[in-house]
Amino acid sequence: MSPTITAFKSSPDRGRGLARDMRVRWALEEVGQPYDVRLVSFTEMKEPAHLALHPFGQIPTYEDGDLALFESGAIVFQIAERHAGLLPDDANARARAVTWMFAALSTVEPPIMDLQIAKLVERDKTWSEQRLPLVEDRIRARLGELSNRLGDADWLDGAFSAGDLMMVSVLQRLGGSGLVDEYPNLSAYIARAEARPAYKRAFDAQYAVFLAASSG
Ligand code: GTB
Repeated sequence: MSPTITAFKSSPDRGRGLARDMRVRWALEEVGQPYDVRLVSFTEMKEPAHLALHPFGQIPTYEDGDLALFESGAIVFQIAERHAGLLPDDANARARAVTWMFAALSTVEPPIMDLQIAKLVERDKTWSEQRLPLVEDRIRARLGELSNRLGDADWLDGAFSAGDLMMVSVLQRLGGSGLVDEYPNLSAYIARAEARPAYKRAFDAQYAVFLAASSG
């Protein structure tokens, strides 16, 4: 039986692929695992049936047989562990790829989330104008370090891995800010990842949900 994931019935990103089901879809496409999607509304996400799967009432979730998971990082890791294609066979290379997954989620994503909050939630605060450049500079520091490490390589550590998938999906949240454009090798890194057939299939699948929701 195919695993089932959850995604927004009506995503606030209007099909731009920024919600976190996208990284799970992408991982499933990379490993060639078919999957089902259960779409949930904001109301349904806070109801007992969904809260039993996700204690924080969010998407994505992942159900496969008697296993139910939440947290996109844990889900992508599970997919990468269970299927070939997203983690190297060599034990040390595998550990490094997992390290990049953690780096994406716990070192690079937090300042990016800060920027989203600063722009979406704190805009009307008197101190917002002073805070915004500080938040942007913290992101620049991380991007500079990441850019230095990537150099002119295609991927972070050898072949494309779950570490790259997670890092790219985190960096994509800066789209439109102009920050990534300051680091041409990072822009090229994202473009390279987005050109992968698995990425395109995942993107099209979530975009089809947006199209169906807007026509219905
Ligand atoms: N740490 C969790 C994970 O990685 O799985 C975070 C999950 C999460 O934030 N889920 C969001 C959610 O369910 C959707 S992805 N939010 C509803 C709620 O909390 O009530 C975050 C997201 C939302 C919208 C956009 N957007 O519009 O661009 C992008 C990303």
